[in-house]
Amino acid sequence: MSLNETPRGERIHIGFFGRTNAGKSSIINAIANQEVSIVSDIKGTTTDAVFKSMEISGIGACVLIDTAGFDDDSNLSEKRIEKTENILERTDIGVVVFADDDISQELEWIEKLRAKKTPVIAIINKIDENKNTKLLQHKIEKINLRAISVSAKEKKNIQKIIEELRNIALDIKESSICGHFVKKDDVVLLVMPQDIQAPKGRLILPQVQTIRDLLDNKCIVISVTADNLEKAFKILKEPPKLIITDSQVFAKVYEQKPQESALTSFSVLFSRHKGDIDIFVEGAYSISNLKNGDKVLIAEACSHDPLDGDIGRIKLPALLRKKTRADLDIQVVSGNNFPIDLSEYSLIIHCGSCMFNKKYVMNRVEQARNQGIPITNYGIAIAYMNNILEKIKK
Ligand SMILES: Nc1nc2c(ncn2[C@@H]2O[C@H](COP(=O)(O)OP(=O)(O)OP(=O)(O)O)[C@@H](O)[C@H]2O)c(=O)[nH]1
Ligand SMILES: [Mg+2]
Repeated sequence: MSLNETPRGERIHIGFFGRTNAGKSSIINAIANQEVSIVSDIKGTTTDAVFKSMEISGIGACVLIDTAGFDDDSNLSEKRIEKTENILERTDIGVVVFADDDISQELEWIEKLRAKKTPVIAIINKIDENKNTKLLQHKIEKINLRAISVSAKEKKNIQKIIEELRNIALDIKESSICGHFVKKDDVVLLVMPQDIQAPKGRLILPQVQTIRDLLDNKCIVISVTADNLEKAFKILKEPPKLIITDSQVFAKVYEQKPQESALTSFSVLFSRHKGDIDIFVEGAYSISNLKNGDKVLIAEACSHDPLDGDIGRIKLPALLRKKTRADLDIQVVSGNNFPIDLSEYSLIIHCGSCMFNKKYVMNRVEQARNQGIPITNYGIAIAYMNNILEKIKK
């Protein structure tokens, strides 16, 4: 990711679904006005999902996701369809491309999107050669969708797709990370961990995003490492309105902070921004029910982030075992490897998900809730185990 780009986790994810050869890649190329995906008349040209980050006027920062056709019948079809299913989990707006009279599979996928409350746009492609557009349109109307008829080849009506995406994007509310806690001119103190673990010259993404959000909210932002906390309080004329700390030094900051200053953590802010904080708090309380032999699933968004890896694989398990005094069976998964069946687990602890979009996290939360499994996240679980969950501004 370039430093000038909006992180992918903050972009609207637009997933394109349809049969092989429907013209998904051609439509994406027409929208992006460049060759994002390879187009060919061989069915199954797109194998792995292709992510194209771009800015569309009126939509803002988004990611167009090209997927493998859902009727892929190659040897690898199962794996590919699984991947397409995974894209469905992350999709904020689903675009379903129709190009065949038999629309049974398309309807199935629309159902899947609707079950996740994902808005759907129907597109009939290849109107330059398809004689049955009217009939197709009629069939699609029956499921309360109005199809946009286009020709990716002749670049006809592509603008209509963009307009429709824009209309829907307006309804997907952009949430501020700190907006509900702060107002203009508030002094906000950020406490970074003493041993800044990010690569040299960098800060980690949640910290960068929080600073940007506070500046957007016209706050006065001061950053310190935990060892300079006392000094910062001394030089400030008034106690800061809000202190946002790294969870790992939460207890220390709580002890030292002026009473008037509200205290929260980066991970608590992101629990709200990227998930459902009430569910996560409820999930954290279930830590007290864990007993010998219980299975706990720790899920990380990044597959090879040494920072989260350290928390997820070492610190969190140690803290859990210490707190519960139970012999727990703790398993760690990363990236897209989130099990479908969660029934064997007594608790799921998810990372802060700065690399995932909210929709993806919420689909996992929903999945856990549907199976009756408590779910929480790193920040909230750590706060609970350090006995500070009650003291945090949520
Ligand atoms: N006539 C016509 N042909 C089109 C149109 N859009 C795409 N095609 C052709 O249809 C074929 C398949 O297009 P792709 O964009 O590769 O289709 P896809 O849905 O991405 O296919 P897979 O990657 O195999 O799933 C190519 O030969 C395209 O040139 C269109 O609007 N009209
Ligand atoms: Mg393709």
